[in-house]
Amino acid sequence: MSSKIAVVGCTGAVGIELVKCCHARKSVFGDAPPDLYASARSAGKTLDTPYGPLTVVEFNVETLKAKAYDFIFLAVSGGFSLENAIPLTTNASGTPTYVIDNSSAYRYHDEVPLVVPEINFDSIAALDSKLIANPNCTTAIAAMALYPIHQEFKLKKLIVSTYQAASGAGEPGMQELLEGCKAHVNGDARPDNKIFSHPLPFNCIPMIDKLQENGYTKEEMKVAWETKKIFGTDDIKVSTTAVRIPTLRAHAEAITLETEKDISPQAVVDCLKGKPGVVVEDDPANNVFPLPLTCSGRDDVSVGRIRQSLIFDNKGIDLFVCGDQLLRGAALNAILIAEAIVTKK
Ligand code: 11C
Repeated sequence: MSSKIAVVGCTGAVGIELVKCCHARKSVFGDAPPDLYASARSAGKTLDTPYGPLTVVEFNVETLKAKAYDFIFLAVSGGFSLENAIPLTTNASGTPTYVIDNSSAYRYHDEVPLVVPEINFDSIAALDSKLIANPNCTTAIAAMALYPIHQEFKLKKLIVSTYQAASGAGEPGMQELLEGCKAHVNGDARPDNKIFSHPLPFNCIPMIDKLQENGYTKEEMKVAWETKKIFGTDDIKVSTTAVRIPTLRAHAEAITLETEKDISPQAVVDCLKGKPGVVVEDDPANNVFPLPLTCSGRDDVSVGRIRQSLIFDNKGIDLFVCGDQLLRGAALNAILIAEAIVTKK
């Protein structure tokens, strides 16, 4: 049986990937394309999609409730989600509508599951919630590598340094990077910046999202808050420095971890082998390691540069993780939540 699906915010970078991910999983969701919704500004536009051209319809809560969707994916602002996500979980037919929200609006609400399906899919049933929060991209990418390690060796501390792509700021961020690079090679050393706080080409910007009272940014705190919620523990200490770099759509992260049990690079390789959604690419002598370029457009998160920590010795590891920000960091994770609901039902 096919699923009735709506994508709200379909014209943004995440919305476009949501449609592609639905199409790639036609065997799960059926052949019918999702219905596409956006603001009045985009209504009536035709989008080229893998299903063929599809017309964008103006979002209206009542229209969506009348259609009784199985899944509604929200790729919209937090404010929009706060207003609309909960009303959308009920529909005119009284059937379940799962609303999977990519914003941070409900991530820290105790009654709303925050889900990476390979890790804590069961939290959806445990909380009996039709609203499901999709995690922050930096967190979701790291979690894929870290959760198997946590299960086997018990994580105590994480020190995370990120190298985040322009796509974290959506399509406008990617455009600003591309245009800025062109301007730069044409002799403009300080191309215009509107999306980022400084020009991104040939630069890196060590501040993503709003500054918090403790001196960390919200992006940095999200990694701590969300890792703990997804892993179901408050016992891991997490400290992050989030940096925007001039890559297009894959986030990379250097992670130093301390574990309770003894750990070694080979034990990490063995632990990650065969885990869904993760590949180990670790042959530095032959220049094989995770790269934003090779991880772009790929579903799996890549892990490499796995070393014994020089600080935590046999209870620590340094590694490098990279994953597509728009896929595992956003659209793919959301689609895999829906896929798990369909296949495990
Ligand atoms: C960035 N990680 O790279 C952010 C974008 O919590 O959903 C995603 C923000 C979020 O700018």
